[in-house]
Amino acid sequence: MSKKLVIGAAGQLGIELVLALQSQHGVDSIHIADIRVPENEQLLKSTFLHLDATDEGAMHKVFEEGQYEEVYHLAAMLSATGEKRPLAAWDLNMQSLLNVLEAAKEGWIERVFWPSSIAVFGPSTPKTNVPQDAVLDPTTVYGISKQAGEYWCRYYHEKYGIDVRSLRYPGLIGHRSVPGGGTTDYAVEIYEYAALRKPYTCFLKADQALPMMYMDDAVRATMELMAAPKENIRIRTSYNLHAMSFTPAEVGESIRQLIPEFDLNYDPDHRQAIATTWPESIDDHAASADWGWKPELNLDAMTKVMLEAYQSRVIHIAP
Ligand code: AKB
Repeated sequence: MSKKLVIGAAGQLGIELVLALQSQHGVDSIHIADIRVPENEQLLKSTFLHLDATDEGAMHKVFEEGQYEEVYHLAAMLSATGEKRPLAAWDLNMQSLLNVLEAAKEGWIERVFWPSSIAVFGPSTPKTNVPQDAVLDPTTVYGISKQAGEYWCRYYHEKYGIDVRSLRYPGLIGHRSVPGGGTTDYAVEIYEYAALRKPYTCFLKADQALPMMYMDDAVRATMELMAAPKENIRIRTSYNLHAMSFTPAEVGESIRQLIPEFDLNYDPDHRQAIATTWPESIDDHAASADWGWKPELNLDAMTKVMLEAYQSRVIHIAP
């Protein structure tokens, strides 16, 4: 059992995680699965499995044949899209997780990674430095599915000894892949527009602070969590994870240090109502204490990396 499978490999985090796993373990040790064929040619150097994560039979066939050491199950419908298709979001986010946990129970998977999110928090959660054991009070279907998923993970660990590990990701920002359907997506788009010297209209209000993280930190956190000794993993729901907290206005200022003429406007839409319920910052001491988590990039360092990356290539931006 030395193979690793990434489900949802064509998504924002999936692409980045597969690239990192390929470079650490080699393309032959990694299998990738998605309902869409990834466009990234490097990804396709690993075996690609065309897979609908809600199809229990197809999923179990893949796991039984693959006998995976690790499965990273990333397929999900995010917060904003989930509000447009609540039942489809619930079905995808829950059924697919249960398919993976059942396969682990059968003994076909040694270790599972499943992402949770700051979307598990809500209006009754403290706004700043949210403790690990804070009240979970999600208002979106995505958040409800992540909350339920966290408890399913702990249930399978406690009842069946499944080694399932999870992180509550903040908004993730990277330049090798684009996000799809989240409330924090503006923080990627803004850099694309700035690099093209185009004005950007943000769909959140200027002073909406949210927890965010540069993608390389998120990928490193995932790999460090999965590499940690089993006995160090005290939390089997999902670990709080933090790197930085900023508002759209603060990203604008950070960009203007490098592109003084950057033009940033605001036109909050339905995603603002979701963002309002989420906290601004997270206390991640448990992750530091249990498996040594430490973020590396702050806002200005990330701005420099993001702008350099986008400016060095031709970018396609949807109208
Ligand atoms: C979203 O905005 O839905 C995601 C998340 C914070 O989980 N990026």
